[in-house]
Amino acid sequence: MATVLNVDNMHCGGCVKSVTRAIKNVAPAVEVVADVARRTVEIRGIADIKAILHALDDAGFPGRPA
Ligand SMILES: [Cu+2]
Repeated sequence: MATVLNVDNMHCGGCVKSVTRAIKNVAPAVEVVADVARRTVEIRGIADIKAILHALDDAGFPGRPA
């Protein structure tokens, strides 16, 4: 199962680290594949997407389902 999110203000490797950390905090088991050029984050695995979106908001990287 995979979910793709748009994270519009993810601009560099530092952002990717922050985004990945925020997601892993609430969903440790998922695989996170970020694409800075497309500003997308693919979440592979079973996850509570609402919790992930909330965590991203808190981290300053609001996301929305692609
Ligand atoms: Cu950045």
